Amino acid sequence: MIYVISDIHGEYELFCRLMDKIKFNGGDTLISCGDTVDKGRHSIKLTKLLFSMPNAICIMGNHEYMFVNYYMNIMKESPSDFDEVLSLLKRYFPDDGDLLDWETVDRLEALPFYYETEDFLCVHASVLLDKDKHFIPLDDIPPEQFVYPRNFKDKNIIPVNEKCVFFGHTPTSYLGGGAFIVGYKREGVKGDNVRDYYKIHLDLGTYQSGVLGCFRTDDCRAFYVER
Ligand SMILES: [Mn+2]
Repeated sequence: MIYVISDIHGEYELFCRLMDKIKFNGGDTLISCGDTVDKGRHSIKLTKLLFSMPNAICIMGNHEYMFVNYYMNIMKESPSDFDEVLSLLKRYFPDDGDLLDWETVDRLEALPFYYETEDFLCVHASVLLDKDKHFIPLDDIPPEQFVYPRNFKDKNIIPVNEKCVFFGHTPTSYLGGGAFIVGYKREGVKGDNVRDYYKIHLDLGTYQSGVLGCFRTDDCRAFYVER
């Protein structure tokens, strides 16, 4: 089974409970659409857990991107003293930055900005569309455009490609409902196939709402745990 999740934001315990609930195992795949760090208290513990899972795929969110930019700026100034650099990086995460190591820093820096299969595309915030609402070639999109724009959540932004787009970044509650995953279905379809959806909005604002959820692409079911 394939599960997609986004914006876990340091909520390590909720994440573990969700994995227990779906009985996540070695035959499954988890795709995390970014923003595992900041807000919650266990940014690095959570990130290291995800990085240790051979069947988890992580992509870049704006919070990882901001950290990587902070790291790049430090490296411009004092690249020779690596112990000093690491201690500065640890301080970036006030709650559990002491768990940060170079392996994790290197993995964060190398996170991809998107992940795609034949059926769907995962990004953190947005994918740029041309005037016909098709994706512009992914490799032509500047990195910032994958992690920052908030307009992709608007219901009138509908990509017309065959692939479904998974994204997070802005809590779904901003749309006026509660903390649940919002799928935008194509017309005249049942909604039990991931290609039945234009896009699926995953950010549940977990840090504030206390709700974490993931979406199973095999049968289009959502699963939730609550604090
Ligand atoms: Mn974000």
